[in-house]
Order: sequence, then structure tokens, then C-alpha cells
Amino acid sequence: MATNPGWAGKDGHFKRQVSAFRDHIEENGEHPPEKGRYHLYVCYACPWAHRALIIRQLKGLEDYIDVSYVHPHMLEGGWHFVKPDNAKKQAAPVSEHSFDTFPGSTEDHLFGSEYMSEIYKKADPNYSQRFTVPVVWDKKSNTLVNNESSEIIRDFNSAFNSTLPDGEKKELDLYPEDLRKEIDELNTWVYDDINNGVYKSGFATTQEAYEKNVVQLFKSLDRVEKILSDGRDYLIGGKLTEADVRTYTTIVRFDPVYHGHFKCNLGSIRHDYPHINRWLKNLYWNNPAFKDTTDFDQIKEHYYYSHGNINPTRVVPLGPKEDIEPL
Ligand SMILES: N[C@@H](CCC(=O)N[C@@H](CS)C(=O)NCC(=O)O)C(=O)O
Repeated sequence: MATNPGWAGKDGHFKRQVSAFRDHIEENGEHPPEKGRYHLYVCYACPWAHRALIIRQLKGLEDYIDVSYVHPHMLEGGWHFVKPDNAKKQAAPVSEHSFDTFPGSTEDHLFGSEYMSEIYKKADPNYSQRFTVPVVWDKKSNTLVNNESSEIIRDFNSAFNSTLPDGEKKELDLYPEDLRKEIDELNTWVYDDINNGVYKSGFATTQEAYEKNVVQLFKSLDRVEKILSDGRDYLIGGKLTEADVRTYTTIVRFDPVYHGHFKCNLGSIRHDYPHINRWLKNLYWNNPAFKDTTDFDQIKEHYYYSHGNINPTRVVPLGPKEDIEPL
């Protein structure tokens, strides 16, 4: 009898929780757009947090929203930060698997907390759900604004426009009015079958649940492949939209992690999906917001080290030889 590590229902299917904090950064609202007012908590490894990092950079919000990066090991107690003293020291080499430091991870810049849970408890002492990233924190009203990436990225896309200097980044709209219907439609099945589909495959605790989800995942990858098969660089409307960002954060993790760790091995992106692979490489190599925010060491370390039920030895594989292929 397979053990159920607690994330799946009786039917063996993984169930993702519904995010609890759903306020917005908006003009004349409780959380108005202001340079330096908001802090973003992320893990480089997390695909949902990665969405927020990409859009922060695409929109030129680096000086507007500062960031704390948790350590990639998500163990008992949840996400933790590097201790302030260690953050200043030279980070340990990846092979040391240190709990105290990891290249790219930081202390909690706002409060010097040890665990991400402390941030949630500051906002709501009775909070009893999982302590997930990403999180947007309002330094002025001293509370958690939002912990749902699909909403955080919408705020980052448009809420700061009135405060941004004129230029390309201010103009960039990743959710343009005329494409919203198409973006929403694509987001829905990409979320269910691909973004969440890799988790539903990897966290399934019965053979039946695994097979159902992994087959659906590959059906939807086939669907993305078909969309991109006319040679286009972007999924919708001939330009970069949030649909590309949301799909990218799963696809870039696919060959290094999901293919092995989550048993999503009916194919790989580089060998079986030439058009998705071309689209992926173009985003990664030709747009710094994608490359700068993708940290393959953090990604591999997080998944292989954190899920003791799936990989009890915590050994992190060396391959694939190239995290992503060259152009
Ligand atoms: N719906 C959330 C999901 C975020 C999420 O599940 N993040 C994971 C990391 S990939 C997490 O922080 N998990 C911590 C935990 O489950 O304890 C979003 O999209 O923002």
C-alpha cells in the first residue's frame, strides 16, 4: 500500500490550496502604487514565484519592489531564510547542501525572520494554511497584500504605470484588452494540465491518478506544440503576453526536474517538442528578464532535496548535461 504524504486526497490526486490573501495594489486603494513601498518574497525554484520575478523585471520594477529570496530547501517548518550573518558570508558551493546558505538566497530583508511562516503570522496570527511564495508585503500598512501569483502579476503589469518613467517598460502590456479572452482561455488549460499538471503527476499517490494526469499533461503539451508549429515566437497575438510567462516557468523546469523527479517522462522538451523548445530558447537567451530570473541550481536543489517522500535520498542528479540548449 503506497503511503500518502498528506498532499493528496483519498483518490490519490494532489489538491492545491486556494490562496488566502487577495488584496491588490491599485490607485486610490488600500495599497496604492508607490516606489519602495512593497516587498516581494520568493524562491527562485518556485514556478509561481518565478512569474512575479519575470514580470517585475519586464516592467522595470526592480527599484520599486525589493525582494527577499528564501533558501531552496523546503523542509519541516516550510521555507526558511539565510541567517543575516551567513548572507554576508561567501555562499557555500552547491554540493554542500547547507541549510544556512545557498547561492542566490538571502536573509529576510525586512524583518530578519528565520521562516516564511513568521511573515504570514505577522499579517494574520490565526493563519492556518500553507506558507507559500510568492508573497507581496506592504511595508507601510505592515501587512500581506497578496499570495496568489496570477493576481500579483496582473498588479505588476499595470498598477505602477502611473509612477513609471515613460518608455518601453511602462508601455509594455502583458494582458492587453484585445487579447484577454484568448489569454484567459489558454491560461485555463495550461494551468490545469501543465503548470499544475506536473505537480498532479509527481504528487499522485496512486498509479491511476498518476497515469490520468501525466497523459493529460502530454496531451496539452502536444496542443502547445501545435500552436507554436507555425514558427511563431509568442503564444498569442504575435507579442509577449502573460500566457508566455506562465507557460515558460513550467517548461524551463521540465527537462531538468519534472521529467525525472515528477515522472513526466513520456517525452522531453528538447527531444520531443521542437517548437516548444525553440520558443523556450528564444525567451531564455534573447530576453534577460527570463534568463536573469532562472536559476537552475536553485530549481534542481529545491525539488530533489525538499520532497523526501518522492526522493528520500535527497540526491540531486547531475543531468541533463545542459540545463537548457544553446540557441
Ligand atoms: N497559488 C499559489 C501557489 C504557490 C505555491 O504553491 N508555492 C509553493 C512553491 S512552488 C509553496 O510555496 N509551497 C510551500 C508549501 O506548500 O508549504 C500561487 O500561484 O501563488
